[in-house]
Amino acid sequence: MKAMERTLIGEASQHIGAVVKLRGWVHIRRDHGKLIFIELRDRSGKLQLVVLPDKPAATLVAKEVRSEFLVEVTGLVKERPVKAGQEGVAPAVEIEVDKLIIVGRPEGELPIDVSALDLDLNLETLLNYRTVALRNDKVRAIFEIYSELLAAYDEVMRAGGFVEIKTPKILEAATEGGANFFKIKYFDRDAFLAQSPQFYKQAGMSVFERVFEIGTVFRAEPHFTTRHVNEYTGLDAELGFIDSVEDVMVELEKTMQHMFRRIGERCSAQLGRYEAVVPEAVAIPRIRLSEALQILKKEYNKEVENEDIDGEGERMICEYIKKTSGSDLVFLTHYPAHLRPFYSMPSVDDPKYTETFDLLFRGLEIASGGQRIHSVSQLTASIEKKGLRLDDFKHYIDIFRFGVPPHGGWGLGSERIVQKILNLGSIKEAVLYPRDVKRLAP
Ligand code: AMO
Repeated sequence: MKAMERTLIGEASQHIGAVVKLRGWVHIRRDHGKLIFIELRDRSGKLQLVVLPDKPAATLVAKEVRSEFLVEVTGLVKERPVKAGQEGVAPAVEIEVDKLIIVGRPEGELPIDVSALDLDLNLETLLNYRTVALRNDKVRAIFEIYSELLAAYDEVMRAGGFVEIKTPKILEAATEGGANFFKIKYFDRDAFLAQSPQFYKQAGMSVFERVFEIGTVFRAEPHFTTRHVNEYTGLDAELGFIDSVEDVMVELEKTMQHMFRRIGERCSAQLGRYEAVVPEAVAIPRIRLSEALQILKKEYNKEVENEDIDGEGERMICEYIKKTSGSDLVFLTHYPAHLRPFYSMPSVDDPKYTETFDLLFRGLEIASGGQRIHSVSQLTASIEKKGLRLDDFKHYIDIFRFGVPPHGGWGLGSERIVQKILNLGSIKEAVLYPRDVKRLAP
């Protein structure tokens, strides 16, 4: 005889009156006199099992199970009286248990109350017990949203004619300048972990016109902050034949709106756990960085250094933009050349500035981008002006020798988007197994 197939909890309501087999985790057990109720959890949801006293074998097993035991259950699907106001919220069926088998069990006490509605753990404990903590609905919701974000990015990129590429992460030279790169031993020489896919996505663009990558980025950040990790996932894109950096911002704006829309449509339960809403699809304002700095001075009496905006300034500008335009996002444009990498296109009217932007979302920079230099002579001059060695960029410069269209692109920090959608205190909550100065495991 063929063994009965497993039914998922989410499908049980299609089998009222039939006997089904379910598998999952015991979320909670509640005893009411001789009756035992077990909330069972699988990947599709939760459901109540009822063990009646006239089933002595099942009752014996039920008395043994505790939270997070793995069980297999066979029983009758029964319609459940739904309380007023709970329609569509509580599952409409329960299982009258016939047979209960323990498939696996935790060793000793669980370090975390997995069933808590609001798991109030400090970040260290949350991350030390990461895999168990993820069994909690609210913690897991972050990564259900994250999964939707990745799918939405893939979807909108493909719809826009972008080809997906994967670029190397072990490099001969550091890409983004600065000091936040990891140097590694590569056989008998040194190598660097990619700080971005910058050079290779430009190379890909020179072939496919439009490319995107969802890939790992390494940054040696020596500080503990709420927005930096040492390994994150970048959502990158590069597009050719642009007229100006505005074309890049238009494409990024479309991309953000698509991602927010899809998450809003498909993740209402997960968003609800955080009382979060995705931004409305309003046009994203663009303001020059210099103008933003004036606003900071005038509205917040805040002085800046080095013509740059810091984290506090970013929060203030977002607050100001929200107040004046209703937008949760803002593009800051025309960063001074000394703040941007050598590959940034200088502004024609004033080469002190560049055709670049940052995108801020609810107080945090989530993307950088811009138009790139595409002529060899301008590129070599820019590399030298930054005091870098031409030799280190030979292969990069070669990309441009055979003709490359005007182009630009962006790098988005995927985890920061989720952090801001859910208003999480730290980016590390939005990284499955984050890496910081101290943390290399789990
Ligand atoms: P940038 O260095 O600004 O630009 O990085 C792009 C975006 O990546 C995210 N990010 C981080 N997220 C988590 N932890 C970090 N340590 C971290 N560092 C950066 C941010 C940031 O906006 N090549 C350019 C992009 C481009 O022009 O296409 C680049 O890497 O959200």
